[in-house]
Amino acid sequence: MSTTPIAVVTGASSGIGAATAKRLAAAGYRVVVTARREERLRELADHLGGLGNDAVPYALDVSDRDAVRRFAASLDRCDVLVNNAGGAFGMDTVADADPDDWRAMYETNVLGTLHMTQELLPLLVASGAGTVLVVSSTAGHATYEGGGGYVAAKHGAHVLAQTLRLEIVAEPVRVIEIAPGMVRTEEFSLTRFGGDAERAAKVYEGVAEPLTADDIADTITWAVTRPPHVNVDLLVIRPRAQASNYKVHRER
Ligand code: 8X3
Repeated sequence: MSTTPIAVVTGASSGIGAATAKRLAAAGYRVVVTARREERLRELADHLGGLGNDAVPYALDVSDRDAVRRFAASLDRCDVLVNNAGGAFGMDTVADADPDDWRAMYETNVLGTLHMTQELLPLLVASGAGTVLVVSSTAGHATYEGGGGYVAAKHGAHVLAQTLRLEIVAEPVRVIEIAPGMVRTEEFSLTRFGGDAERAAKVYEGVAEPLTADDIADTITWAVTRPPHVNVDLLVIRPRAQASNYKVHRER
């Protein structure tokens, strides 16, 4: 068995996942980076390798249970699982939303997290000091118009984390939830609006300093590197200009 602690990061091909992989690698973890886009993972692993860090790419769709099972069987150790894969599709009202968007959001944000957590839990327990981290969202804690499907899915991820923490309290595994608010990444809003760059840019218009992927990665790494008995149950993180999901200060 490897003596270096292993951190698995899902959705690591870009944004918060990629930034988290970089930070955890710098903190001394052997990072297993997973996402569907293999080429991007390879680039990230090469980049980290070039910096003298240890990173392993593994192409994986977290919503595919059999693939997740095979992935878990390929590991002989896991100390940290960062469930970051997910995202938003559409911003339609409940009356008008496409059920396929809702289904896709539930599949990745909730069932993907469930699959990974279930399959890696035995290794996390065996590590003697494991961490399951769920990257939820402020959308997991309050709703807003047009948020319906994403908000429902992120509430699901929040409930998964809360319930798991209760259920495994006797195990040497802590459960951390990080709930980011407005984070400007290259893909989140672009994906949400089906590639409409103008609409995506409007989300951040006039906001002095939306959070960056690295701000969240920094917070994740801080939480993960606390001593094992310290459990940051839930941490909500927003830019200073955002006081609630839709109370945002915009400079004109
Ligand atoms: C992203 C935050 O406000 O788009 O998770 O729901 S929001």
